[in-house]
Amino acid sequence: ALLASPLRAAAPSTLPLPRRLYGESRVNALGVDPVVERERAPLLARLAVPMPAAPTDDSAASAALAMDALHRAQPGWNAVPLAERCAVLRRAADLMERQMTELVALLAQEGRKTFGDGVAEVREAIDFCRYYAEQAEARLAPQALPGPTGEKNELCLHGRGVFVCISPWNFPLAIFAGQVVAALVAGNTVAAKPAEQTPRSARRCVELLIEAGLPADAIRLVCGPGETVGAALVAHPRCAGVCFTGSTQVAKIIQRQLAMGDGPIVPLIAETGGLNAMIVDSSALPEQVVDAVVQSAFRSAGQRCSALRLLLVHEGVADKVSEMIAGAMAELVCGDPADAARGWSVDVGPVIDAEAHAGLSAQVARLEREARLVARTAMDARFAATHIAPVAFELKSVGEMKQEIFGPVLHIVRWTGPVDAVIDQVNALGYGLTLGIHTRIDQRAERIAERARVGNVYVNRNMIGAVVGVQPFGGEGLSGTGPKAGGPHYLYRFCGEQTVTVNTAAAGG
Ligand code: TXE
Repeated sequence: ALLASPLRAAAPSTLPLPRRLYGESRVNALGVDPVVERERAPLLARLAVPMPAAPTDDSAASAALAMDALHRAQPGWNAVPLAERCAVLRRAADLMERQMTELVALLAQEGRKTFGDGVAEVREAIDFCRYYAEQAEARLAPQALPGPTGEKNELCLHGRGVFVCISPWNFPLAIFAGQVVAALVAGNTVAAKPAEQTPRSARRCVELLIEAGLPADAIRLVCGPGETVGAALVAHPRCAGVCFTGSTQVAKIIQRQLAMGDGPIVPLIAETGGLNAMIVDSSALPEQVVDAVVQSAFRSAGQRCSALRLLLVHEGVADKVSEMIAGAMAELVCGDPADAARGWSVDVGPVIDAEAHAGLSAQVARLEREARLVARTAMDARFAATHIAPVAFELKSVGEMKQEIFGPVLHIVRWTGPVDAVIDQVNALGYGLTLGIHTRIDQRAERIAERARVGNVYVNRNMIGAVVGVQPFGGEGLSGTGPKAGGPHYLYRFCGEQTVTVNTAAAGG
């Protein structure tokens, strides 16, 4: 149970955790999340109860009606004082904290998450609410600007209108909540379109926001297929901005659709996938590398956009590192996180659905033909139809990497010669989300970080950290537009700006 081990579950980050955001501290002295420990029995009890029915799908026509209603409601919500909008987010965070067990169970049932991943996700959703409330107070209030005598200048920020928020299934609560509360606190009303696989988690989030005091007409949950319902929201002339997290391919479809529509020119905030690399030089510590590789490539069954896909290991340490990775992969436990007896030691749960399983199986079969198998985690045959066993292949060159594989599949490529050439190969892939560096030479780490065109760089640790307010997350190139979620510049993209210049002398004041 390598990944499920409590000690390893706490990312070995040397960065301070933003404890003030959490109320109660995230981990105890041993690194065990107190919620996971305390809630074990209630969680298992909840899993025995079937999930509620999913919300019914909307049609393109009902999506359009929702946009019209949200457009009518927006001025009212925008006029609610900023302090009250922030208070709604804080109350929603408190409610999520109180409903932790229920939410983790729902994430396990609907999102197929291990409990450890579920708890981390609920905490991230809570952090988004508290962080954006804090940021909105600090950044969105009217700001006096300098000007000549006899003139008053003020910069005011306001909601743009109806924001369309489209989210993926792999963080059905945290990404959904992060998008939606950022748009809301800035004064927008929101059409929220969750992934087809995870509408219940989204519905629960909306219910909690309304319970926290959000006017029910400020948000609409719009469910259904992306190609019809999502597209109808984006194409609607009242769409004042789109916040999208998902695949690069769909981000480009949305970008084209926004460009072609009759509506106004609106912003697209896109966070998409990655072909994330880790560069290991000959000075790196193999034990540290292996721990980071296993965490980064196989946690959440590799279904994280930040996950490691491509390990670039220096020839001098390649054999040793590969051998140690194979050893660590042999210790991973594939299984059912909801198994009452053994669920707590499961490292790798099922992938999201049958379609994802079929796609990943085909990609693995191709690699079996074209690449050298380095290691594969042993898995009980009864999981063959639902799980993908963690697997590592060695490729001859980076050029053989074509597209993101959204599962527990690691590619290894050896390198020698100047490290600059390796970085250039990574940059040439065109994505730019996360990059890991393992070296004991500080200047080399700095050089790689400086030359690499990626959004998040992690040195001598794993690559799965995206701590709200500490490690703001997001990429560039094929990985997205920025600004970073959970960072200080995020809220501005949801705002319109207005300067008001008053001739104070003429006004007689
Ligand atoms: O994506 P899809 P998925 C990425 C990850 C992976 C993908 C997996 O790298 O590539 O997300 O999520 C809707 N018009 N990230 O399979 O298919 C669809 O209904 C409007 C990156 O869900 O792109 C769903 O709600 N909407 C990441 C959403 O788009 C459309 C974090 C995403 O679907 C549409 C998590 C259309 N034409 C995952 N077609 C990060 N960078 O932070 C589909 N949709």
